[in-house]
Amino acid sequence: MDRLLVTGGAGFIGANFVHHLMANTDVRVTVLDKLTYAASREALDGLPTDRVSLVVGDVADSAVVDPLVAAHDAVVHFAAESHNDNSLNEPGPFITTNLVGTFCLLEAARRHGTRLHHISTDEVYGDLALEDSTRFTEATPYNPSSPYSAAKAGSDHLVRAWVRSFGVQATISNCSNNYGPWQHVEKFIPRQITNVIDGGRPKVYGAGHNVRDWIHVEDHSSAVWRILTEGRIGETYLVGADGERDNLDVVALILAHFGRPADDFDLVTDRAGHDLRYAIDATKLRTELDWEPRHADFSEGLTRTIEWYQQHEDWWRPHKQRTEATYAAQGQ
Ligand code: NAD
Ligand code: TDX
Repeated sequence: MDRLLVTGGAGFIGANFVHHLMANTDVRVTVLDKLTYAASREALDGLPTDRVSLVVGDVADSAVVDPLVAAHDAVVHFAAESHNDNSLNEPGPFITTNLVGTFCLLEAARRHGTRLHHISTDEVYGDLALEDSTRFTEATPYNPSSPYSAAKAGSDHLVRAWVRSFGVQATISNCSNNYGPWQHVEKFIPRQITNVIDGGRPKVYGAGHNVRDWIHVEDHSSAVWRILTEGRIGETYLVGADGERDNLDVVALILAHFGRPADDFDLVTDRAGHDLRYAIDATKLRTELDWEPRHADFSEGLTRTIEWYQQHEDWWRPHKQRTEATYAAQGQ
């Protein structure tokens, strides 16, 4: 595998994946990205120009997608509308990008026989009870709650159908909540870090008891590379690092880092349909492909992430005001 097409490679996880490839492999990468509000060209600055190039375009445009897929050995498909709150306000782009975009890539992969790895989320399985030890596995039935997770679930089903009906050489991974550098300030952890840097208070939805299973984005990248190179075609692998925390715990860690009182946050209007708990059982990935996360200590990873946001204010500052204005209009 020499030439990789990475869709959504200017977004949070895609850009971290491209950095991972530059540091750990010899592959050359073409990023296909529409450069939406969520993208940052800067995240690709400084990477070797003889190994990374950017094509600005839409994954839902087959005239763009087809020749690119034909010219590469494999595709890793990150591009998506990714934020649940946005999907509640304006679902349309989630249907176009997440469903039609995946369809265009699958059709191109079918025409050209190109290997494809589809990036998905644990949210396709719906949510788990809070007082429960059950975790998602590859056998958990799909039960998505939001327009975002429903569109991602649909995209997974398209991939499975194109594997079974047309023999497309594809794999799928469903990962838990990522954190780390280059995540947009609309998302929970960067929003609270930057609120506190600005002297404001974290904003916690509902009562704050919802649980997310956090994984460092670098561990997601290593898992994706392992599945792309060693995974069995047609298979789904769940990716997680045993990082369950409720939202109040995460906010407490952020406040403690800045020496602020533990109760220095606001409880705000809950998200409609807010999933209670996500938890991943990654046994298949760990045993079959011998994968292990490297960032096992969440508090340590969070501290490094807080430091990164302190050092990269120039990057997030231009997005902060508009993001907070949108939340304020919703009582959040
Ligand atoms: P992100 O919103 O930070 O980045 C998405 C990228 O896709 C952006 O660069 C954007 O410009 C690009 N994009 C959007 N629409 C496009 C289009 N039509 N054509 C081309 N490019 C387009 O998202 P992220 O958090 O990096 O998520 C990446 C992928 O990982 C998504 O598929 C998401 O569902 C999945 N995922 C995310 C998480 C998480 O915690 N963030 C967890 C599991 C899975
Ligand atoms: O200000 C906030 N306050 C708050 O309490 C925000 C933005 C979020 N939350 C809560 C909602 C969730 O319980 O924090 C938790 C995490 O929220 P998000 O960062 O919006 O993530 P989530 O909805 O869990 O989805 C994320 O993980 C799965 C990604 O955005 C998805 O792309 C991925 O599929």
